[in-house]
Amino acid sequence: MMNRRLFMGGAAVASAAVSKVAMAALPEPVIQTSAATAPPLVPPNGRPYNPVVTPNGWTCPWRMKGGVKEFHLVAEPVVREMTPGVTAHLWGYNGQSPGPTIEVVEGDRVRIFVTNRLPEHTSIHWHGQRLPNGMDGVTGLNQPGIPSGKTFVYEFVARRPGTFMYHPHADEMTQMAMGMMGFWVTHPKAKHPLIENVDRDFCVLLNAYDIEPGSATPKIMTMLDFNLWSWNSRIFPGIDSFNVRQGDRVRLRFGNLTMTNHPIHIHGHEFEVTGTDGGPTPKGSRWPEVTVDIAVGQMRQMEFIADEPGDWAFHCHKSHHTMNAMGHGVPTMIGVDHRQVVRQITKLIPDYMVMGERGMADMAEMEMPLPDNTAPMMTGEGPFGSVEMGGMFSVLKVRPDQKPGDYSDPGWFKHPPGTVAHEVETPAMAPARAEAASPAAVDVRVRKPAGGHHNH
Ligand SMILES: [Cu+2]
Repeated sequence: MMNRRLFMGGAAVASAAVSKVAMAALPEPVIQTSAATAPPLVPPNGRPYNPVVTPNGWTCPWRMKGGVKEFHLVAEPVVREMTPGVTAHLWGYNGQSPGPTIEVVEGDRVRIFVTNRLPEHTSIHWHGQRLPNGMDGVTGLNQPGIPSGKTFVYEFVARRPGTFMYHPHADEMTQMAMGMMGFWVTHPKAKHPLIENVDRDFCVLLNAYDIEPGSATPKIMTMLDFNLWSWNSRIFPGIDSFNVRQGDRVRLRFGNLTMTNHPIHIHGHEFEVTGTDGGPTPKGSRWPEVTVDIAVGQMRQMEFIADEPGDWAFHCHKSHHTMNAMGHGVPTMIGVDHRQVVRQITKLIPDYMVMGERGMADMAEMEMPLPDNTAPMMTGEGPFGSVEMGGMFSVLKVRPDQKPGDYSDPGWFKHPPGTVAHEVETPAMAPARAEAASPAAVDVRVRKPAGGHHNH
């Protein structure tokens, strides 16, 4: 549940650019410790807009003070449930990683108090925003770091509509590897020629962690070999499904703060990229696609009409990014017949077992003991068995009867009779052979067209 935690401790407002108004009492920080998807935050004041939803996340409430939207972020250690049974000790904002989504309207004057409860200094960079240079948040360049226990204030006008992120620009490698990041959405103040009204609007931050099986704290020195690939610091099956009504115009906003790119792929529909980190894209630059690569530091807005009912897979297309903690050192065993060697080894080690002779799919259902606080490598129960996925994977659920504004899970799709792939009766099939590729057969195929050539 969301709660208001009394703000304790000496909060010294210490930025040089603070106005008299900002020196007044700070807004109480709102804390959210649940990893459930919070319903969209309908704006209680200020200008109206159709609010976004952050799957397994939430949107930061604000207070209006003298026509300024005031937010209070608290940088602090948090405990994040990444999927049921797996918790990570991260750093984040207001009880969570990622921090709450900040949602404002083009032209809003925004004041953000940032209190540092971390053991080292921090800062926040407002990724993609037009703002005064001294508000850009780069420690050492634009401001001193916010020391532990202190509060700084940032203030600027949200000048252009679009999709943005926030993250520290102080000991970045550590602080981002620990989960410090959040989403920012600026809605257009009036109907914009390049921004459609949508029925569903989702925000996903791509992040990645290296947490050794059985432990809970990320290894911050990891550069490439992460083992938990997450959306909003959640891994499948812990990522909520994206539930929409058939015919809805859906907008997906993705931001990438990992160390590699992620080709995001949606089944059953084509989308267009309607916006980038630079703003809405010109209509002439849009083309239909089913996968879009999102590079490090980029944001992309994808839009489509959800007109195909069903449960559609929706995931990063790097196959290692749809798996959970695993040993990448496992050798490939496909096609290796271990029966003889296993018989001999089990004489010495009775529980010995071989992995991957016929592929790795068995791993999804294997009742193998895992260290505490570790997700199975490939998992997730679907209506037909294990989904054999992990990491950056979710399901787009399109239903004719999902009510407007209702983001709750409708359960599994009920397929109309005769629309599911199924086994057919066949005469016993001979195993695949290389007959057609024998030298004689190849000779015949090569000679035939040669005789029929018209030229020469
Ligand atoms: Cu990926």
